Amino acid sequence: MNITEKILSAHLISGKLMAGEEIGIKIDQTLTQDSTGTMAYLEFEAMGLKKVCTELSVSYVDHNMLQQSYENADDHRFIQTAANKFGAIFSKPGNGICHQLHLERFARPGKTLLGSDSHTPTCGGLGMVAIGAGGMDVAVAMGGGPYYLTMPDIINIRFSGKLRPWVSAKDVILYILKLLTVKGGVGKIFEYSGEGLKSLSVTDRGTIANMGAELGATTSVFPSDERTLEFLKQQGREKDYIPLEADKDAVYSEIINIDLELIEPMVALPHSPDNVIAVKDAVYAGTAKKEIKVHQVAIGSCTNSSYTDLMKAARLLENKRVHPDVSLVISPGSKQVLSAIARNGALNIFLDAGARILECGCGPCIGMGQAPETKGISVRTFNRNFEGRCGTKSAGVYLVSPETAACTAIDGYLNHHIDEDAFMDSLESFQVNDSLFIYPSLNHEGEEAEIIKGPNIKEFPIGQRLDEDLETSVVLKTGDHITTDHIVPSGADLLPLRSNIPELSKHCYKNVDPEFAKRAKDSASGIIIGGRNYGQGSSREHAALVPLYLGIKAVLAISFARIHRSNLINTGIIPFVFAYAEDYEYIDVYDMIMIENIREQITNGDLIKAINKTKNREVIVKLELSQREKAIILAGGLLNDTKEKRIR
Ligand code: MIC
Ligand code: SF4
Repeated sequence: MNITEKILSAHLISGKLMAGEEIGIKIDQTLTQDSTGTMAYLEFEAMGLKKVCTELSVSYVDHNMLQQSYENADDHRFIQTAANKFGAIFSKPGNGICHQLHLERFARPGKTLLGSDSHTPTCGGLGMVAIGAGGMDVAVAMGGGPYYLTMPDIINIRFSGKLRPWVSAKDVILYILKLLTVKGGVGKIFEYSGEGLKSLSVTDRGTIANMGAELGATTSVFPSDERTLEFLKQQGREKDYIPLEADKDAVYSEIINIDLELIEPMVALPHSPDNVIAVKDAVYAGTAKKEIKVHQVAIGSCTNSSYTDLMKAARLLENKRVHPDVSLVISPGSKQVLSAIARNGALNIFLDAGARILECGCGPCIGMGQAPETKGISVRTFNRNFEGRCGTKSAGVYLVSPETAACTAIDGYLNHHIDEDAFMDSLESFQVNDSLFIYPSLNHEGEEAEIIKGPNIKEFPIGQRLDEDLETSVVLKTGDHITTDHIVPSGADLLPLRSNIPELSKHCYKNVDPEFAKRAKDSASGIIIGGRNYGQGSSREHAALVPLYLGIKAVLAISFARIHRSNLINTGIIPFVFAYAEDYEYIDVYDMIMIENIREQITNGDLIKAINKTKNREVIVKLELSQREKAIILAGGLLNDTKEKRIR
């Protein structure tokens, strides 16, 4: 068996480990963060669940920490009191980014982790099967229920060679994104192996696993080896170590060989993480310099905010000044990382160079401040550069390694650094201080503990049982690669509304079609037409709950991204797929779509006949759903389905 099969078979509850089959797996650990966590806990409560039944569940606050008004603080208090009541560990604001913290303090080789954030696979860097999902799936897992997924193909990426000095894990994953694109990982798990792994630390592996999400992959898995043990020792957790490797005769669907020696510094140009070229090609055309003038550099995010990442940047910034036209902002991934660089003097290197130090959290990555200037160029060590995500629609975001970011901050132009001096800075051990983790007071208050719901915590919409026929009008037609940031944007103005769906709904699709929210609300029932990879990006189930609130009954797309498709099903919105992609051309906004006997058609088959009444044309649509998912759709969402099953 390969590593993924070993872990999955030890956790298998239903189904067979055959690509394309639906499997149910036991989840050992869960994580939630604040911007998806409020919903996850409201759903946990609404499902009538009483106690967390996993080995470990952690509730982080890392996304929305601005507290410019009461909303965020209301959310934080709700999350803390809910975690306390239900039995989850609460990580206070300021402690750090969920993925960095989870890797440091809780990840364990051989275990499964489900998180309400798309970058949960980061912990795959430590030999876990770690998957991102919507809040409702995580709520079910917290309650001890299985997590269902379609068994992916397992692809083996084999590393040979060794990275050259000043080339890093970020360059490797950008290289893979160039190779495979943002849909190259859909329906796949990437399992890494090979001699080259020896030169990659756990946090390097975390960087690669983290951006597997940008490939659209279900997750990425690394072996657990001596580098894993080294990391766990640094964290005072060697007792959590078990070795884990693929059997010699393990079988994979595909093998991709990559020689690390050949990788050079890479950059993802605006506005997609797979728009990748070598930094030298971005900077030079032949020998002529193209000079990309940069206004902002940001180092941090769950991709690149580890101790080593920051130390690489510190090495380059030592005795240097940030270019006068550049604002350099640094957000350490965790309190542990921040205190380590405070203790060894690197923090002073940053301050002396002229960097701005932000709180340990997601910060600019999700548009919580540091929006670049109009038409600004921002060079970031982050994982997503979708248009407008940084808060400035006209800005261009470039994704790079910490090394390239630091060189760019000094030069004022996109640039990288290559010399033969290898960078080595590893800590024997971190000073562990878990003071910002609050353990639930299970023994005393537990059951009676009060959950505090301030005025920002509103009811969330629940779907309705599907009618016999569906008559609905097209309220939006999109192109390919629509992200959840398009559907429900984030940022400082909108993250405070994550627990307030009615308010949030006013902003749905606002950067794509400002009239959409009104049009959808005015129409009794709506359908959205999408292109390829519809709903890529984040795990936010708001991208389904908000359309549900606006009366959306179905999305008909050429293909869907995994997490969003599940979120649609869980809310009761039908994810139809065009049986013939060319039919996409013949549907327009305001067309009336009629599907007669939809319940019967769904129950009896996977091909459904729809009529475009406006165009007087038949459209055949597919429903690629398991029996379990069909039942959820017929019931009008997972919540109704769970209740129906309980009654029966
Ligand atoms: C993101 O990077 O887009 C987020 C914000 O972390 C999301 C979660 C969210 O929308 O709250 C994600 O990646 O799942
Ligand atoms: Fe936070 Fe950005 Fe990572 Fe999402 S991608 S979890 S916003 S740091």
